[in-house]
Amino acid sequence: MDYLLTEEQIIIKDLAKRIADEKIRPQAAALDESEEFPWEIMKVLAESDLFGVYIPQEYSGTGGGVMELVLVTEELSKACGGVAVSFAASALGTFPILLYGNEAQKKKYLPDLAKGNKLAAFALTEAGAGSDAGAIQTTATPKGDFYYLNGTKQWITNGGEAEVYTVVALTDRSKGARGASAFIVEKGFEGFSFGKKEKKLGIRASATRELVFMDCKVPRENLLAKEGMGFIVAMRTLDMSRPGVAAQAVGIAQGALDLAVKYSKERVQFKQPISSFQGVQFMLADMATQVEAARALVYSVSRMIDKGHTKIAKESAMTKLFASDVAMKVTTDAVQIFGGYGYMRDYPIEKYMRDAKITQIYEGTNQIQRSVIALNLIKETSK
Ligand code: COS
Repeated sequence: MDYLLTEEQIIIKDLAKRIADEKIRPQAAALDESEEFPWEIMKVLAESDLFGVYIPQEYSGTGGGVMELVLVTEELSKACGGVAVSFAASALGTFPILLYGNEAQKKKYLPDLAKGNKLAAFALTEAGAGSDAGAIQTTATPKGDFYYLNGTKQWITNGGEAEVYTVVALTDRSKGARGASAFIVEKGFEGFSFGKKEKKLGIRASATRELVFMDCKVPRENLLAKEGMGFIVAMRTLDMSRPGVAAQAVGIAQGALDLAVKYSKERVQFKQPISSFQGVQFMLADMATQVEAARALVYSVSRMIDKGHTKIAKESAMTKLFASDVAMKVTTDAVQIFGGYGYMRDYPIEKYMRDAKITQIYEGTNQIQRSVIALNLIKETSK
């Protein structure tokens, strides 16, 4: 389909595709096996200026928006979901600074993130606060020139590898979610350490780790927006980033579909390629249609965001809900087309199915996305 990309967007997409094909795909299985963080690939992405595709030029980015970010994320995801999320999670950690940082904070942090000299991460989730993000327990107590953070964040993508963390903590426990505030915390701040690295079903090249704050000293100037705005910072960040998860899902689904089409033409049974059987053809047709529909939704919403629409919670949730469900369905069907071979680790296809699963879970489960969509729908229609 022709999505009427600009010349610059086509260049960015092609560059990401080339890196995915030449640098990521050949290593995807080994990274999945070793669960090693793909630093070498991160360096290539940094040298190619891809970390800054959504960051304004005045902060050393290349000046695009969410659309450019999803194009890159999709291409990388076609080759490896784990590498792609390591890239995309840096954008997730950067969005709070882009959206709510003051000029000094933007000048201090964005250029290194845009250049890929440093990675970012976003820290909201805790052991007891997943879907219920308002239930966080980590506290930030002001004293003198600092806030002192105490608590543990869980399942933080890029945890341990990132240098810059945007962290949501309570400055007023009595107010619950309305007492939350957001902070920029640097790796190396006193009292900030890392807990265990998780072993995962999929996206195994990515790092998922606990962040531990024990009287972590954060300068007052690292407060984002105002005290009490942390929950809004988090919600608006997720509104911006969910199309990125959806792009991961589209890329993973497309990657699996491409492999399934190729395999169906090579695999001979009953003296003919299995692609000649209508049962397989119908599966491929449905897979291709679903992927294209998901892509169209992701691009439309990304363009809406780049046009300056801010009330996008519903549309953003729709992208992640639809694309991740498509990714799970398409990758499962791709394994089915590969048959017994598809179940074996010698073939690349089962990894796509494992990588797809998390897109239905992180940055809000699809049950939460349905709640967000429904609540907004009801609110809109009762006006
Ligand atoms: N943009 C701006 N403001 C928003 C918002 C959004 N998208 N969503 C909620 N808010 C505001 C509300 O308007 C409300 O403001 P007031 O205090 O002024 O009334 C406040 O935030 C609290 O909203 P709400 O009452 O809806 O919060 P809930 O505790 O019911 O939680 C959900 C809402 C479930 C949507 C939220 O907890 C959520 O998104 N959970 C999933 C979190 C997630 O994605 N976790 C994954 C890990 S992060 S990678």
